[in-house]
Amino acid sequence: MPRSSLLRPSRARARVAAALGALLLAVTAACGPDAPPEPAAPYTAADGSYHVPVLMADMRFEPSTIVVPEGAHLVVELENTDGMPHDLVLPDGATSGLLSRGQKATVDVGTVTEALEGWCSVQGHRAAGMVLGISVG
Ligand SMILES: [Cu+2]
Repeated sequence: MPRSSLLRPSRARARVAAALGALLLAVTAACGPDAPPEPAAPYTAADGSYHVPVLMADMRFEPSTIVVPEGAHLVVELENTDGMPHDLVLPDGATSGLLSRGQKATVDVGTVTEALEGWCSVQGHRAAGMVLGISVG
């Protein structure tokens, strides 16, 4: 048997493996746990407060920056979609409390008149970049 025909089956197997690998990557990208989170759009509630849905995912807030209309009363609606607990703490001490995966909480930030920054108080998370910038625009 010529050497080339001995090599063919393994080449075919390699091609199938590569195709399966590409398919698996595509499926993982489409609906796996690494799919980018999509927070809902901000909205103005009946009482005039400005609500901004924010997801906790992959050790970050999404979106990581909120731009609030000047003088707006901001309410952050948090949902933790990450595999580990997170919270949101503001400079004035307001906090969501620790949220596990799937848990939600709202944090009433109050009237925003100047830029501020919230963060996750779990050890190391703030340093790792888990901060929420809030600015007036
Ligand atoms: Cu955290």
